[in-house]
Amino acid sequence: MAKIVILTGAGISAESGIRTFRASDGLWEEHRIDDVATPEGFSRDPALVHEFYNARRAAARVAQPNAAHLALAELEADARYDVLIVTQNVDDLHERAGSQNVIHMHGSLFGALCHACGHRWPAPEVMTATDSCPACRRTATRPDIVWFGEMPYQMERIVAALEDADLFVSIGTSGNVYPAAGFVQGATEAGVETLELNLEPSTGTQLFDTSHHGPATQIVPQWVRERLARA
Ligand code: BV8
Repeated sequence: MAKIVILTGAGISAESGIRTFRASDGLWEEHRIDDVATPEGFSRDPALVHEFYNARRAAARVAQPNAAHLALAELEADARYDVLIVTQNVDDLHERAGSQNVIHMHGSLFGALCHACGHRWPAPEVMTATDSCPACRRTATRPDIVWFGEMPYQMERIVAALEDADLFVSIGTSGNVYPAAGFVQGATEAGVETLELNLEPSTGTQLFDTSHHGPATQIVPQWVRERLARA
């Protein structure tokens, strides 16, 4: 089986109507990272942060997986390929497209976390700063999201899979946020072939062996068809 590790970012969900971060109409145009995506911002104004993620949770609920998500699920289903998706996205469109092997390295909109006792449970539609933890009853609940300055999830498993892969593919990410932006270097140092599929050249585009540029719903199904057509 050919082992393929696929890193995805906001760009793969853009055509499903989920806003990216750095585009002209991106999330970071309206919100300061420090206010809504750091533990310090959360302790300063938890209601503002819950409002930010409640809105994104509602948007993700009504969004539908697109042809790029569906193509990756099709590739995973082919017995000749061992596919692992490592997503920076906090939406659930990969799973709703049928992908089984997905790591949310930056967490999920649909998880809640108690920062007092560490308990995790499915996030209610609307979270508030007065919600109490179903385990310890303390009002220390937060979205189960990895904020800036926090350690991404499952890094050991991700690095091991990267070093053991035959191919590393990066889809719909600008390559500005670490450690995800450093995966292409790690893969290259491990002798792994690297491919970028993105609307435009990313910050690290020169680090990839091959790059194809265009909308994910066009270039990802095309790439998967080519892979599946190989004998
Ligand atoms: C950490 C969850 C310690 C929240 C997110 C080294 C150097 C410099 C800085 C650092 C460094 N190491 C650490 C840092 C600090 C920081 C960082 O990287 N800062 C940056 C800003 C410089 N990193 C951290 O704090 C990380 N933690 O380092 O802990 C550590 C150290 C070592 C090893 C382990 C741990 C934690 C970072 C995680 C923060 N949380 N998300 C939320 O979602 O609200 S990051 C968030 O922003 C996303 O998850 C994603 O990771 C990032 C956004 O990037 P993209 O997804 O790429 O989106 P973007 O809008 O930028 O780009 C979209 C792309 O898609 C574009 O290229 C566009 O062309 C393309 N596109 C658009 N439409 C389409 C398309 N492509 C195809 N089709 C289309 N239709």
